[in-house]
Amino acid sequence: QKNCYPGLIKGFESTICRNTIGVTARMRVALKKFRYYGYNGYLSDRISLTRPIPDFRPDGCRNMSYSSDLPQLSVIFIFVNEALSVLLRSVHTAIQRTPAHLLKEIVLVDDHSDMELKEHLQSFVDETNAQHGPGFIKLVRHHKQEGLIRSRVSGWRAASAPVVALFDAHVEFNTGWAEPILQRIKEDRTRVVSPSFDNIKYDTFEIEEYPLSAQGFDWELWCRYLNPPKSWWTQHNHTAPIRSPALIGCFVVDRKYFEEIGLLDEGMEIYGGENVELGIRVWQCGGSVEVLPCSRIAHIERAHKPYTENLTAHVRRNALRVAEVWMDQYKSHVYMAWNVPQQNSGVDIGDISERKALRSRLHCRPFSWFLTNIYPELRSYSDTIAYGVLKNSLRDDLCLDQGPDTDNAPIMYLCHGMTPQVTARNLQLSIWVRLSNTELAPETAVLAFLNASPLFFFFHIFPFPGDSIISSCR
Ligand SMILES: [Mn+2]
Repeated sequence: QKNCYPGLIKGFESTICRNTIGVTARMRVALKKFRYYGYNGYLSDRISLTRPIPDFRPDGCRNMSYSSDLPQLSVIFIFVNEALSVLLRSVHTAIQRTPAHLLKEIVLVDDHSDMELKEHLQSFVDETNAQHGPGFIKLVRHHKQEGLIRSRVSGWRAASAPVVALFDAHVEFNTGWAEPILQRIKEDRTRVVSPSFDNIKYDTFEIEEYPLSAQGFDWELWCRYLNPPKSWWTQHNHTAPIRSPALIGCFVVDRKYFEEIGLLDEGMEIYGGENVELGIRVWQCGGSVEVLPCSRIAHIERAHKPYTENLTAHVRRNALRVAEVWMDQYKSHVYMAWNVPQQNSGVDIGDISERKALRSRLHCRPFSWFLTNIYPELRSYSDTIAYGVLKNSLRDDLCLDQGPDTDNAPIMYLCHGMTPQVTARNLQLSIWVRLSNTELAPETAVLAFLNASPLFFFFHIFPFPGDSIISSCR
């Protein structure tokens, strides 16, 4: 047919035809894919699987030299309902941009996807293995959805190289990403290493350069990109590893060391918190976590995530597990950030006895050590005496609220008890409330009335660790 041209995904959708359906019909298909995947799957199907992407490595990275006997890698991708072209782009760029002698195998973990991926993926695996040798790509399928956390562990179980790289399946590897990481792990196997991430825009698939950053978290345990620590800036060397409190979730680790320190917390459900738990655990139990500027990977930050309707409930549950196992007296901060009471929280966090046993078996340091030495940017609120919503006593359907995004004036608003209304009160009678624009107002004093007496309240940024935050991630 004259309106058809060969598709970019070899073997499937082998031709794409123009104008066989109208513009509105194509838009409908595109919109459907966007709703389903959280990114522009329609566009992805039309972009080369090995398109070149800009090399954002800082000066100095290109002429670094590495040991001739770096350890081999298993690259593990986990996914559920990922667009085939996006998944294949992850795999193809991994093959193309990892030196062949360092890439032992690729492990694909399908966490019970429901469509497209079934036969198409199998034929891709068969075809690739015919070319690269049997077992080069291993496909692990879950018979029910286990969530991102147990999927990563499944992938680890199937892997056999001395080093494993655990990634989402919506990434594009950049040139030279593997060598700096393998070098750091070869020098010290207790290093857990993350590449630096750039963004693939979910709508246009353009690559957006991200500033060099460490990977941290807030008190809800959502990950946050952080400005690198002062000690890094004073070296004046942009190729140097950046000490990182935690991980956004994609990382590279010595396969056996990962087991020794306890893999991931398989008692967590679906999504969230495991990346923070791993960072805290590695640091408190004698290892280290770092981000390498010379290793870069572009990653799609999806508009929404395909796992489940109520992602937040899982993130909260997983966060409370981390708090209970690792954070000692600081666990109150996590409860406070999620606005749940510390006693009888009403959240079933499952059995944590194994994780507590792991902590004592590994003789890990207290969380206070971690805060002081590794994550001083995370503010703590040790004199908090109460938290929750602050109601107006004259109209108890009105609560203190962070107000509109455009300014830093807290307002009274109909009570809904969600994040923007969580406040805390400390011994000095300050009221802490989240402010919308954290750049403008570190502290704002306002006049309020308590039982008809005038009183100054101090509004503070809560509970995010101030200036060092760049943005949320993954
Ligand atoms: Mn992701």
